[in-house]
Amino acid sequence: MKKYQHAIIEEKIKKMWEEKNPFETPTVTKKQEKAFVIPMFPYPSGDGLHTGHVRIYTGTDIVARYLRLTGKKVLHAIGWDAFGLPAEQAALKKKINPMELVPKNITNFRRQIKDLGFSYDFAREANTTDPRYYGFTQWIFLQLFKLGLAFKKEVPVWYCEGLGTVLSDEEIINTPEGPRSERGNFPVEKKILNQWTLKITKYAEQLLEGLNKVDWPEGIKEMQRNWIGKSAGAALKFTVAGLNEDITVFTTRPDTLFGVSAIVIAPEHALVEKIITGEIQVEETVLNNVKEYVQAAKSKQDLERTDLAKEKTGIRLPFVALHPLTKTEIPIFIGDYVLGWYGHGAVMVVPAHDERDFAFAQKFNLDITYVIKPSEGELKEKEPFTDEGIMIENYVPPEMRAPEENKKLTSQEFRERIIAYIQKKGIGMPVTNYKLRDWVFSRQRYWGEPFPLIYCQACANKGKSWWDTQEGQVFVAEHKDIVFKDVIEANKSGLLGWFPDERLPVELPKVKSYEPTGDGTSPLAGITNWVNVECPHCGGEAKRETDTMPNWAGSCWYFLYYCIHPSLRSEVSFEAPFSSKVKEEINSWMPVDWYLGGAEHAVLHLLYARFWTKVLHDLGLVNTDEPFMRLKNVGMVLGTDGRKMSKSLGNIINPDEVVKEYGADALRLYVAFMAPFSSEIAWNEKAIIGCYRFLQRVHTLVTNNTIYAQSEEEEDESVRKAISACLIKVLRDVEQTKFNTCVAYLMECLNTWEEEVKQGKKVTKRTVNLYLQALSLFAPFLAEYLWQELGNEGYVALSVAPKLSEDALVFHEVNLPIQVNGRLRASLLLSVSASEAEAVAAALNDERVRKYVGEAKYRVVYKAGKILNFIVS
Ligand code: ANZ
Ligand code: ZN
Repeated sequence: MKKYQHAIIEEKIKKMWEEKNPFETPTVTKKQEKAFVIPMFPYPSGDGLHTGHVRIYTGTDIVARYLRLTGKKVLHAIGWDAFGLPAEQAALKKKINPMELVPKNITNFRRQIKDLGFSYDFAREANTTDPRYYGFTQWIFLQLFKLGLAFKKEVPVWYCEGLGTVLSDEEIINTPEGPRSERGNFPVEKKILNQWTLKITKYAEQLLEGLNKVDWPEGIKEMQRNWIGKSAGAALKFTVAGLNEDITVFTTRPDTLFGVSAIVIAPEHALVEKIITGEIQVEETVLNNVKEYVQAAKSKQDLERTDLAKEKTGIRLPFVALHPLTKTEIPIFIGDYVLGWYGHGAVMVVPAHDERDFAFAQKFNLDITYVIKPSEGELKEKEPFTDEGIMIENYVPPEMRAPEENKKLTSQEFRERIIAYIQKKGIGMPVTNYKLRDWVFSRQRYWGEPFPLIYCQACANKGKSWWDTQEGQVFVAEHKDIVFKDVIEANKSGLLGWFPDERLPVELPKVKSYEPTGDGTSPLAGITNWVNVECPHCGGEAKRETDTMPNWAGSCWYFLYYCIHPSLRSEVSFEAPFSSKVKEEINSWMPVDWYLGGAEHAVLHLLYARFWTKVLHDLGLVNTDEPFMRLKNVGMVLGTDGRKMSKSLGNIINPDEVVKEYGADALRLYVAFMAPFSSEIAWNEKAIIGCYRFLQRVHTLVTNNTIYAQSEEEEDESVRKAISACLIKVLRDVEQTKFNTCVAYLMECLNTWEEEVKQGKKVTKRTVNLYLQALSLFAPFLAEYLWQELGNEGYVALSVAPKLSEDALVFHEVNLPIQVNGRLRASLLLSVSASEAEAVAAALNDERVRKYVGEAKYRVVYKAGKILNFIVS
């Protein structure tokens, strides 16, 4: 019997895997044979892997190994999401160029990942900062540009002085000190800047529909649905008395039209702009109030503005609107709870039926007119009734109801009728709105993918855009069904003079200073020999775009890169990188079957990647329009104190140290065992020791030569059944990501097996192999080592589990606990159908029980298959 020396075993097996490369991706011929399993790839920070990574990668590796065990051909790869602000911030802090820092970090990550024994095909790594990789990213961006899905536009954006860049809404957090950057916690403010924007809103409906075909946690789907925020309603026109102006509002409740008591327009509304510029004249004091109010609204975040709990603010304007049907005069306000970008940037205020309107009406003393009542019970005064209900008679014009409907016309029915009615009258129409906004895609930073775009002022002056060129016309003709001509038209001015640079990759130049310039331009703007180029169209002097892409770009398609065979990658021509060979490989693996990662990516990354995949699908480059078929979220790993691990709390666990002390197997087993995959866990050193001891016991047992049967006949049936059942249950539960119960089965099975060995029962090596197969998902080093010790050929990691008869799950024998006066004294393997007499006889045959029962009188409590208790008086 040898001692369990985890360090020696793991080193040996790691070397062997390294040399023999068993995890090289096999070729697939039939779709049903393949399984594509990946974790969300990491940003390779200087701190190395954290325990959260370990948990996700352990989960993905368990699944990948499980799928191999069931005979699937598996693509399991890893990569580095290495562009973006975090890397640049770290580089700035350390005063090392990110081009040098990032490869160092990657080397460290790779080393740690190898130490942990994750079964990746390392030849398929994707590094978003490698020009051979981002050449693709740029090429895909160019397709978006050519389709009309990317354009430069003046947009109000969050600008962060501290980071020297624009940030997207999603990168901003609300703090008591006002809006701040999520990264670095710097103050941010709204600025109007010229930015590349991706028209993700054109895919809103498809992004919504696609959610129905994927197997994702319901909560994540719901978050995406809310983010996309589809709502059906109507646009209604109110005229402003005395001015030649209309205000159109978007409402989901046109059935409340007769309860309107004001109009509120957003600070960003065109009418407000006209007041500020003097086109619409108002008194000096009003003008000043308006200016001040608009200025204050700018620094607020949408969430804060629309917060139900916040006191409503607003400014009354010196004109009135006319109700489109009753022609009554209605006051008009500017109010920041109305958002400029949503719907038409204006609302009709119905205090009786809307919470925010109610609060607004109270503040400004507006009429509250109930037009709907509950279908059961009474209206409650002093609160809005926001549900559907029954129309109150007076507010249904006679021509819109049948006489017998007087008392029961529902708000839903009335809504349909009034929409038809106002449409006929030409004062409104049904519309569907989405909350989803276009994706601001420019960053004024160094460390990102350069845009492969060139701007020529001369061409712009002549009114030329790329679509006027011959290539542009050919492209549009070839893609006529999917080119967004309307978007190109609407953004024409922002697209004039811009031409694709097809000489990909457009490499990020090396620079001395990569610090933000602070003047709103990227550090690339200072590198004149990079910036100044020839216009691809007229040959005149032109300039490159100097903004870079946001860090979300590279993660939008990396799973496709994994599919491309490494030998093919170096041959790719960036004129048409999706060659038929590349497409074939991508389509043999896509979609991703299992995608594991943190729930913090519920919206952004997952939405953006879905968007790009849909565009590539429409271009005929990828066969699937949903990238990730099954998504599983990992729970957080907390410190031993139950708090989030963080440097400032000093409760960070370094995986390297745990591996050194207990081995990768013990660490992996622990993270799998501690809790269901998606629940939080607090770190617990004792539990790792428990896992370590378990591995020790496995090692001791399996390397004990005396436990083996020389033939099938000599094998004990109950041991064989226990082990078979263990493997069956492990395979069954892994499929449900119930990794913790799997480990429990392995432990239970070991207990039983050890008991039986004590009784001299033997087992064949063939049966022990089944146990090693189950173990290999969780403790792959030890399992691989023992597999070889037992003289098996090949790798346990590439072995296929035999089809086992489910009979093994029906236990004929159990370990029956034997108690004496309620204290456990022994456990004996007995048939579940043993009679009381048989059980008592067997128990008294055992020295450990006899000792306590002695010659005294006793009675027994016996539950077959469960317990035998001697009560000795
Ligand atoms: C009148 C009304 C009466 C409304 C009522 C609701 C209840 P969702 O479902 O989120 O689309 N709204 C419209 N445009 C807005 C904007 N730019 N900023 C803030 N609020 C806006 O919400 C649609 C409802 O939100 C609209 O329906 C409108 O208020 C408001 F009993 O119109 B409603
Ligand atoms: Zn030109």
